[in-house]
Amino acid sequence: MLNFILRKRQLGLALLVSLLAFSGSAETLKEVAKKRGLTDKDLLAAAKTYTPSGKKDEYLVFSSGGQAGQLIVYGVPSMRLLKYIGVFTPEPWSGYGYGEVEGMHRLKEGMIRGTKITWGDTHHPALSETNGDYDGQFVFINDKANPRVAVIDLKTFETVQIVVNPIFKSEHGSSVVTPNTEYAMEAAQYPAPYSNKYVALTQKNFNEIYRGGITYWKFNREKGRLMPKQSFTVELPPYMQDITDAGKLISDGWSFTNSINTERYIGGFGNGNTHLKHKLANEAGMSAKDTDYMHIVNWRKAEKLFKAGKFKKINGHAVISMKDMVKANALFLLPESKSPHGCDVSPDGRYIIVAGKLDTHATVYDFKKIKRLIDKKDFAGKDPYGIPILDMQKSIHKQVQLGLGPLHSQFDKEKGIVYTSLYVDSAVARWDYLKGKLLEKLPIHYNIGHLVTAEGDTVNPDGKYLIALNKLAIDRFNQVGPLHPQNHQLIDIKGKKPMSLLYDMPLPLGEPHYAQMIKADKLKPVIRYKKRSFKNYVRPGKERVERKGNKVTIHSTAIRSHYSPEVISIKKGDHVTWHITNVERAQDQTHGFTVDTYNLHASIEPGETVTLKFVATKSGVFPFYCTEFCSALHLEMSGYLLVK
Ligand code: RUQ
Ligand code: CUA
Repeated sequence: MLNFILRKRQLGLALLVSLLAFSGSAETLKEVAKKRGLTDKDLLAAAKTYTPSGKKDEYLVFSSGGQAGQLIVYGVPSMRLLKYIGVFTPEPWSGYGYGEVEGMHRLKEGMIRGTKITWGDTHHPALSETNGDYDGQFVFINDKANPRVAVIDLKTFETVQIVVNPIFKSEHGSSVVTPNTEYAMEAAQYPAPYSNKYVALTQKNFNEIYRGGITYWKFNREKGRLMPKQSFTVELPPYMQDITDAGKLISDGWSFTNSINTERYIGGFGNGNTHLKHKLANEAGMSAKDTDYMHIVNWRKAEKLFKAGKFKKINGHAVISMKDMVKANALFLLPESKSPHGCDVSPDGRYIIVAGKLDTHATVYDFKKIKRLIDKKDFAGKDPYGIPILDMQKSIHKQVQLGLGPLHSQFDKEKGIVYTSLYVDSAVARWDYLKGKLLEKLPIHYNIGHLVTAEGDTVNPDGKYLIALNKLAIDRFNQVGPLHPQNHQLIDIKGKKPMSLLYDMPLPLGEPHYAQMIKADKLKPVIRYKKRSFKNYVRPGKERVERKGNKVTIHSTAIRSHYSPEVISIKKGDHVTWHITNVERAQDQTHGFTVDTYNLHASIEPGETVTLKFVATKSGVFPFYCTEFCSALHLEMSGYLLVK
């Protein structure tokens, strides 16, 4: 093994030899490996992932934070965690969600019908794209539980917007962007009435009033915001829409969305049924048929209908009816094997790979064949809502037996090569979707859900690395009670050699579903804020406290190692607005801020102005201080808020 490293690094040899010569007591690689029980394979994996101090990663992963409602950023191949970005959940370190922080506090925007929601079930991050390639500008992420989509600006790695879906009651196939980020897509999951009214759960109501759908959120790149008024929803039957992908290149302008429960099975919990009397549970009733449907939407045509005013407003939001979509030749169904899950469009946009959770096959659909059927109006039938159904056999390129529980697919640099997660098998399958041939399977630990390859969703995947996002960790880490960390397993997929497992990374923050991996050099984050971009920027020397009736506005600055002003006297009941500008220029010179016992916290990065608002409900003496260890005199960076 020593040989391997030396062969690889001629320079290393000289260094190692001199090290050994000069320190008789230094351990050798061989000794360490022996002591720790490491094999040659382990050492090779270590050499492929170990990232020496000061060296940076080639890729960054944006991972969903699962139920933590955050976004997790880490590097590849080191698997070093870099950041948790607060999205749907308060994030205390960055001050996200505490007080009202200028340009940052988004949780209020994400309120639904008066409820402030402080968590989210994040599933699928989607990096913004230009011509089908990640451009490193924005990332979107969805909340399945409380149907919402958030925008994170990658200049600052901060959440800049949360939009609430006005008509869905849950969602799942989201966020997915179209190749030039024209739209961020959000597909519903559990059908429900679009209105917020009570509608009894009967089969008739379910069929006629409960609905699915896909919302196309218009994105304005200059503003860096989704534009609710320019966004619309395509009405869909009460099938449970699921994973969605956008067409690209030859399929650009189209989107593909799986569904489950096209049986429209509503379970036995309504109308006097009890679970005891009830024989057929949801899981059986929802997978009674042999096939479900892929929804094929021509979103460019939907956009035309929207612009032509062909929509109904529901809860103030534009909804294009199925009828109008069918009339415009813009909506189709395509049978898929039972309970399909992943739905992934190939880099050239021609093939759509669908894996059926309850089937051992993955199905490769050919968009050219689909398009021909659509153009010739060669339909196999209609569903109860009048949507044309395409013939499955006539649309298929190949069906390949991969193993048990195939879910999601990600693409390789090499043409035709794809990786599919096998949930039940606990394995990754490498296969050729053009030739329809299984090439190799690698066991993982355990029960893989999504997987991600480097730039694996783009028109131009890099391959190289694959991460298995596993659902169970079981025995992989030290035991920490019955709730285990998640396990992200890094796999080397470079070249034509067998796949090899490199690293296990525990993630102790919610269950990530999907992640995307982008070349690190595409990201161009700012180092400091432009002070003047904040309207409440406080100029040094202009610090002051202003009072109008019971409204007190404090204009403060922060610099190593003091706040100005340092002593502030107000009265109980005052409404306080506190602007603080960090006037530092130096990289990473962040100051924190809290007023003790008022549940306030801010992180003020160089150049930033934050605004905290609160009512002084308690009288007394309240120290405030900087919560970041910013200098040797950090403890002295403090003051008093005196409330009379
Ligand atoms: S899907 S359960 Cu991404 Cu496999 Cu949400
Ligand atoms: Cu500023 Cu500590």
